[in-house]
Amino acid sequence: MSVPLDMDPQVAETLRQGGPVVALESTVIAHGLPWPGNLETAQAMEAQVREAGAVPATIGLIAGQAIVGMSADQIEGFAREGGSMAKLGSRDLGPAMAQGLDGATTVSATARLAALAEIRIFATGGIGGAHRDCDQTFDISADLMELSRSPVAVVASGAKSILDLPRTLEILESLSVPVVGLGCREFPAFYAVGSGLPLDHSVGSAQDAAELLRAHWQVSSQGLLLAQPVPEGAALSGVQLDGWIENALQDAARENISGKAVTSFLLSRLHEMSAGATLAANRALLLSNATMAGRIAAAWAT
Ligand code: PSU
Ligand code: MN
Repeated sequence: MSVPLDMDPQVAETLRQGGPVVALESTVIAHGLPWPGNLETAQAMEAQVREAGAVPATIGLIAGQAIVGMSADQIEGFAREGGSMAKLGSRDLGPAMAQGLDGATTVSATARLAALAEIRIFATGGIGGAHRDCDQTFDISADLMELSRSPVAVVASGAKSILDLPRTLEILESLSVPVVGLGCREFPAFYAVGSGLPLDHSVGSAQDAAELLRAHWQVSSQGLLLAQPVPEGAALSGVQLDGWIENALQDAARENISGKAVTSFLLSRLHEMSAGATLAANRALLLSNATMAGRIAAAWAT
């Protein structure tokens, strides 16, 4: 079975030569960040990947085609359309392709398409995980299950602070997905540097991360989470965040927000309540994760 991927020529040629490519998701552009900063951040992430010596491949679905390496115009289209775009998890790919739809790909869908394209390194902000009320709602992101299936290393600042981080780590353990600190020994908490939750494994450099990936894929065909904290200068304090998150969760409950809409609702409430502080932290961690993924991809390719 051949997979119908619409691959950018530079991405295809780099992959053919065994060169470094970094996958980037499109849901963070359409749903995670507001216009026009979302466009600027998407462009800056691609620039960071290039500066680190790798080729960026932003992934999304256009007219039912899985695009691996979206053009500048395509990225701008997703950024402008924003929250009105479909948000596609990996289970949505087949149905959306069959119906010729457009859609922004989440971590789960992006990891699946990256794996099909044989891209091994993927950068984003924070993966989805177990929501704080998941014992009631069963709302656990498909990102976690997909990492247990697709052999892709996701460089992220842990899982988003709005989630239940201890439960998220427990589920990743059950799914046999390694969580490796990049220059840290605690699970990062997205906008905040640390969560107090210890990690079993940590590496100090992109080179060491690439060697760890090589060893992992000798014994496993699953994905990994490579967790890098938000840069110190842009980090927020956990105490300050807790109050905002509590308020945002109450707003979501009052407005009966559920399912796919929860994550982007909470992120945008936090951006409002913090007067842009969470947005600045989000941008900073996205860029530093793009840089680190570019370095790891470069080390992996050589
Ligand atoms: N990282 C960010 N902002 C985001 C996301 C990740 O910094 O908006 C997106 C990713 O696409 C992730 C999704 O897969 O949020 C998780 O959504 P859910 O909780 O509905 O599975
Ligand atoms: Mn969900």
